[in-house]
Amino acid sequence: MRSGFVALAGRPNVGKSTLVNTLCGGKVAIVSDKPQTTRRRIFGIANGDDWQLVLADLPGFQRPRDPLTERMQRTVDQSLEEIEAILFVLDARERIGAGDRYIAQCVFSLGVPVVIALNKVDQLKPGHIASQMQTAAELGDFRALHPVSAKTGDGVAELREELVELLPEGPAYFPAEQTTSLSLEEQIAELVREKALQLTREEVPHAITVEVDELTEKVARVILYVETDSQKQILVGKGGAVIKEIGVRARPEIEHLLGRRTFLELQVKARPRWRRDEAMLERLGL
Ligand SMILES: Nc1nc2c(ncn2[C@@H]2O[C@H](COP(=O)(O)OP(=O)(O)OP(=O)(O)O)[C@@H](O)[C@H]2O)c(=O)[nH]1
Ligand SMILES: [Mg+2]
Repeated sequence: MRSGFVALAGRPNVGKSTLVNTLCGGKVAIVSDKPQTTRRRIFGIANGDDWQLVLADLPGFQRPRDPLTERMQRTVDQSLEEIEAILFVLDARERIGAGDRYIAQCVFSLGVPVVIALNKVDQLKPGHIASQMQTAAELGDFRALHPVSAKTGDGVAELREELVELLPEGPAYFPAEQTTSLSLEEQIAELVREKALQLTREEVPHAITVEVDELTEKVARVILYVETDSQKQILVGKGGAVIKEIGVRARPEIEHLLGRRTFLELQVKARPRWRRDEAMLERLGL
């Protein structure tokens, strides 16, 4: 049996979580078009007949601005220890630039193999992909470079094989039926947050955090926190339209996860400066 941990590194929004989901063949991490969607480490587990690949999905590298983003960057730094390899993800649609080179300096100095995934190559012209691959190749002494689309799945099977080959002999770290390290409550909170991110913009997505208050056989009671009353108004929407839509979108996925019908009760609360509240961040597992 081969097994081990591979951590994802890259700028925010390059598609790390989407790629973890595709590599695992199911939804492990939430995804959005807003940067800083992932706030903590989530293990996604991919299993084969004689291997187990544990992928550590992580926040994107960033310059900390407050205690929340400080904790996120600390999570990134700590998660790059005791792993078998790094999967360094780049966005083929963006210019590969200073942000990527900064991350490259860090990941290529860790002494473990670095595999580069040049993501989002769907709909790109072959010539453009080739020139991006050339730029990516200059970032450091990589083990392999794979152009992929996490969205369509193109190139992902080959990437998975490459990663599995880097794993040493070892035990299964998680039972075969488990695909994520998050508890049910945490998965529900993340699903609700994903829908809230879809329906908000500008500073609001960054001010949202979600907590499951109660989960019973019949009911999931979930609280969405924002920082100000005006953000609360936005998240509730006119006549409750926004929060209702969040529920409509989240409920089928939550019912699928739980395997039963569930009454989803959503409540929005303003919690000033929660991103700076260390006790709150601790409670949220951030
Ligand atoms: N076209 C295209 N879009 C993609 C692909 N992979 C991810 N995306 C989109 O890119 C955006 C960001 O995806 P995420 O997976 O949330 O990115 P991330 O790197 O985890 O972002 P953070 O958690 O914020 O650091 C989403 O809108 C995805 O749908 C891809 O292969 N092709
Ligand atoms: Mg993410």
